Amino acid sequence: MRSLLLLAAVGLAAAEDGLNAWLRYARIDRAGHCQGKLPSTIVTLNATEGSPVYTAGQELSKGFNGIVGKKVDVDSITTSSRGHHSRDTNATVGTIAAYVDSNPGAAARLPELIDDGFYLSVSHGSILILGQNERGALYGAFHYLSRLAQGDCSDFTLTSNPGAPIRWVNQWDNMQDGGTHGSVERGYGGKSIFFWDGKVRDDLTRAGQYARLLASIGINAVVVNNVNADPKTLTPANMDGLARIANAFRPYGVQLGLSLNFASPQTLGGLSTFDPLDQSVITWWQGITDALYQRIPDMVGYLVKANSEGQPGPMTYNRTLADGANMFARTLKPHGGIILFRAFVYDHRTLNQTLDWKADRANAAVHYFDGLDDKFDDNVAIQVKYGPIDFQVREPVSPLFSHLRKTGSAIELQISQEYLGQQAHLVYLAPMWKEILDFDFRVDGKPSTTADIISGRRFPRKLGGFAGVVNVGTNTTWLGSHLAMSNLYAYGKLAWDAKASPEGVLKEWIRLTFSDDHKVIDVITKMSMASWPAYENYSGNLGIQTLTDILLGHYGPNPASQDGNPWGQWTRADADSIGMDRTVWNGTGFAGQYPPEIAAKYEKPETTPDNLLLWFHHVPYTHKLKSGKTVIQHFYDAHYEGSATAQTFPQLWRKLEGRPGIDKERFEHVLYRLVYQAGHSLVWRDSINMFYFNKSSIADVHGRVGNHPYRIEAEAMTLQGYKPYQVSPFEAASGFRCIVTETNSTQGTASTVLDKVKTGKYDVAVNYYDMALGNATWELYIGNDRVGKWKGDLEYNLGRAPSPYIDGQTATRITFPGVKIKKGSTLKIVGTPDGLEPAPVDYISILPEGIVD
Ligand code: GCW
Repeated sequence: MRSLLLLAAVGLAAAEDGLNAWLRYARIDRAGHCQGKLPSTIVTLNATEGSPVYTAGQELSKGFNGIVGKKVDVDSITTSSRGHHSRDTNATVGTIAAYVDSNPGAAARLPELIDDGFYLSVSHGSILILGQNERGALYGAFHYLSRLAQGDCSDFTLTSNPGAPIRWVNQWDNMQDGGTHGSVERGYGGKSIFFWDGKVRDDLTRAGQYARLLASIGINAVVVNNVNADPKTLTPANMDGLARIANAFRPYGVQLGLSLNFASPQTLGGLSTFDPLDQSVITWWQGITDALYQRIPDMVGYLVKANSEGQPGPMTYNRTLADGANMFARTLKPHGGIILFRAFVYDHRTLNQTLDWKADRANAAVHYFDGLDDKFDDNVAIQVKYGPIDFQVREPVSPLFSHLRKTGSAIELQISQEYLGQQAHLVYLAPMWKEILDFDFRVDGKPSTTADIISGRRFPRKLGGFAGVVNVGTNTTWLGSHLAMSNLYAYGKLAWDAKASPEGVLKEWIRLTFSDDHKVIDVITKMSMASWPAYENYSGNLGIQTLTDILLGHYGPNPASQDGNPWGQWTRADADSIGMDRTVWNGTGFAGQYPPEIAAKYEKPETTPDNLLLWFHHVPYTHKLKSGKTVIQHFYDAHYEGSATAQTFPQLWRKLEGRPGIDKERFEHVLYRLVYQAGHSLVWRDSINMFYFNKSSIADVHGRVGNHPYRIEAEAMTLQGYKPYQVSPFEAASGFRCIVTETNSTQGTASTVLDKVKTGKYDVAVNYYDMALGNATWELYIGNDRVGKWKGDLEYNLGRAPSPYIDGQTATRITFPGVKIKKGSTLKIVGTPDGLEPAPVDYISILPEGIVD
């Protein structure tokens, strides 16, 4: 029996696979205390099975049972049975209208709610949860449960209204696996939960579970397919499938939205044109829209990416973007639908860096939307990425927000960390989003924050809000990493209330996801709050952009990839100077796209914040920052600082082993990633520093860059079956070279005598490359003792974009702590290639305690 119980306990712990994310309803310490404060019945008002109010009742019952261990039944009543239940002994949940219907006298006591808003009143064991609509009632129930799950069962009253009506997420899911981006474009959490093999999946359990998570943070719609849309999404069979997804969402009040491919009338419909002003095209789209609404009467509407990155659009026919957007808007209007039209419009083929100093991709959005502000129908909102380029680690806020005064706008944020570590690096993004939302454009010299513009408070507009690119997948952790889920949680919370504090929201998430153990809260808060500054420090600083490889996976360092191509993410770094001159007086003129006060600030280096200096100005490496450092020295120092912070993450996390809520599975899962991140941050540090040292020939005043006293370069060891290999880009290898096995099928050995190492204990780090071409094996020996053996299997364990190259994406480090070494012993690496992975090794570091090199 004992062992059975033990097994059950183990089984419980093993269930922490992330699927329930922050909705675990785990038993709280104060369960006993709270039990007496819970009602004995849950009453749902006018709930039909599958409606959000019905779901609210089920969630409350499930939550009470899980969180405090009290079984409470749900009693569904119709308000015609007036007065049947008095609220005093119940948890009552329903719409405000239904409640007033059965309690007419209550109307005067209840607050004003807007769409999706809720009112909560908890007093002496009775709970009243009212939504302005059904969805609002469900939000109220989730809010109440969140407090309870954090151990708070005290009385309170709360009225909560959303800050903006549009609180959507976008999934960049493809209909097919394969292609350039697989199942989910820029998704690092597995395959699409919606589509498979060109069709909607038969089993949509995960779609329902996703909607549950989203509803609990106030998200009201999901655009289910990639903005690079496949016209075949609109075949009758697929429309039937989409209706099934909408059915899975509906109990949670989540509406379905769809991305459209502008050329569909031609490619799918067989028309000779897709000109948005052509009557046959308009009729075709009306037919599609009607067919969709027939199947999905509550469809939220469309999302359209047009004339961008090779996608078709209205400009193909010399029509304006407004002509394109309005065509869809008019087909949606009779059904109450809306369209989000993306501002991410630019041509990645014609920008010429060499010939045109004034060419600038950042100018595109304002340029293309110029003169259109009063041309959009009232069910159109413009979806604008937060920065003018593309989800970089630091960008100025897109000036387009200040140009759209009559047209609603929604800010596009990215939860999927495309340029920000792809969930293999911990980067908590809410502090960055907060800075963006709080940015003041000073339109007409008046306070005009991004948050106030998109919410419709600054310019009176009906539509506006948030769109977050999430890209969850079939992985049970959703995003491929437990800790990355704080970003999704915070996104929902900020979309509901842009004034929410990133740290406060984070702590809530930690309590719900792990536990309210103070150490757990302290450690995860500390790491998370340090993570964006650290990532910025060890990737791209001073507004130069993230410096990932932009031609491949957008993941590892490759600064050279930014320049010399028409993608327009240029740095214009040469031997003497660096940065984009975006001034009006001498540059691309981008600074002039902001309202005058802000434009004036960005026009001059002296008044531009240091962290955006290279975004707006082309300056010598020796230019002095406000901090007194030169640009180049700042680069060096920041990279050392950022990667040093990342080294602390695994140490901090290890302190949580065995703490409440830290089960073995999640402990190991998180540790694996943090150790990896610590190693990869060094790859970043050294690559970026070497690259700019090489360009500028200016030495690091502290003598660190290019000087690694604890390293043994693999190419300098005695090689048998291994040969030196010139790495490209050069900066992705210490000393520019690594070693690879001579053939794909024979082992290689690299050895060296440690005659300069004093006898003692060391951390031994091996930097190697784990390509997605096979599972090579490495073994490390000191003398005859095997210190470790590992496989090149990162591509199976991390969801980040796989790379087949020996480069900054695949460079990684493994560390063996506390290895005893005798002076004069032999260190040996044995590499066994597998497939096309030739067991590459870059260097070995023998590190005395406290040193990281
Ligand atoms: O940054 C780019 C991404 C593309 C994406 C595009 C967009 C869906 O690399 O993968 O395409 O942005 O936002 O449309």
